[in-house]
Amino acid sequence: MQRDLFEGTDDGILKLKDGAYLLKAFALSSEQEFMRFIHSVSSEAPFRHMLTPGGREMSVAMTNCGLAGWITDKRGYRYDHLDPLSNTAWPSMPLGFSSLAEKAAKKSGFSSFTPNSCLINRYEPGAKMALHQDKDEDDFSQPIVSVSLGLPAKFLFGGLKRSDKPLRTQLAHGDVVVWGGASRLAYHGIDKLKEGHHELTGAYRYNLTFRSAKIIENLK
Ligand code: MD6
Ligand code: FE
Repeated sequence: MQRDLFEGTDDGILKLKDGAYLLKAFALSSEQEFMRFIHSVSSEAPFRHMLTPGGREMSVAMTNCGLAGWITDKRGYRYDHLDPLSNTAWPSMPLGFSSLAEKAAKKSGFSSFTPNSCLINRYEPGAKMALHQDKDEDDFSQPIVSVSLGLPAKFLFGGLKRSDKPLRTQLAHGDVVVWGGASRLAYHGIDKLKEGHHELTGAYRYNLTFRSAKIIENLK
């Protein structure tokens, strides 16, 4: 069941494309909790620049929390319930955050979102994310909920083919993007981050993506 929304509705939801919604400032009132949480996760599972399967270091630094964490190295892209740096479980996901993600999903018409994984991205000026699809999850009927904090970034949101011309929109501190349905496998990326200073995050942009990774049956 998905809501039919018009671009620019005044309840703070903007429809980007079918299945993809931008909830302006939806996470703003939880900014302090998010920052405390990012610092506590990264003190256990530090931000690191992972290697792509092709052997290139990503410009975005990453860590995870929840039952499963998204990782990449020369063996490929995948989810794992262990942090390869420590060989221990990822820090757990606080209930408050999964419930914020569930509320954002519900507001966008996805009523049964149950995230068990959260990838945390840290961008410094110059870092970018090339166009990609999020397709390492098992269940594409579940959306992804993405929370942006700190410096603003230009979000590229394309179609189901890499060559589809992307729509460009700014993601600001506190903005939440929910996407699923017809857009679940859309190509997307982040333009090179511009220099700046944010009172809460300093010289960084953070992005948290809540996912349902369903790796429970793969536990070693
Ligand atoms: C970012 N976001 O905003 C990168 N993926 O830094 C993503 O790659 C992303 O925002 C899937 C769904 C929402 C997203
Ligand atoms: Fe993505």
